[in-house]
Amino acid sequence: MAIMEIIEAPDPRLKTVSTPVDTFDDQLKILVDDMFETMYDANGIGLAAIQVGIPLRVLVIDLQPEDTDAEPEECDHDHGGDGHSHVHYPLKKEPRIFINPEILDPADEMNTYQEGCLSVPDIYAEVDRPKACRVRWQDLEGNVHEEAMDGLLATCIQHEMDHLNGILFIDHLSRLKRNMALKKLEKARKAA
Ligand code: GNR
Ligand code: NI
Repeated sequence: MAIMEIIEAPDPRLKTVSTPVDTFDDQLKILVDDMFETMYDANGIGLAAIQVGIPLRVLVIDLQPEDTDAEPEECDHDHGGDGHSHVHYPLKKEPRIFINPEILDPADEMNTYQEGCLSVPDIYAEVDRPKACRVRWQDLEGNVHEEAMDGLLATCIQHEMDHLNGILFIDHLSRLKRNMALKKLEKARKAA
């Protein structure tokens, strides 16, 4: 297992249209393992292979919902230095792998989510997307699956599908808002 470096905008590699996977071998399993480790380390809920520089149609998603059946626990990190301790439920691991995913019959009804992206750090903006869709994909063995999705999962898989086609969530914003986001990124990078 290895944590990989996440590519950030405006790196031109993020505009790559990724290539379908045609070999379901151990190397693919290693890539998926490394992508999960990288995603969890970065506190993301999804990751496309191009975000770690691999132009293949591979996605991992884990929405990590709170496990309300488990005992709440004291959290170990400090929320903005406010000195308060916080108690919350542990997160449930629900890792999902999507190889060569396709979006089928997107709903006419739209949904708005405040989106973020590990390749566009610390920038958040509302994006409208179809509220629900069907998704067809392959697993690590190449078997085909199909499932209806809605809620955050539908939003997340559409965000990840965009990465496979070289599109970032900021590309859905007005040119003014996109340029503001890119300027903010550039400024943050210079300050670091
Ligand atoms: O971690 C992430 N959170 C998120 C929130 C709202 C909509 C989409 C996402 S995906 C993002 C991780 C990421 O950049 N995946 O490509
Ligand atoms: Ni993203």
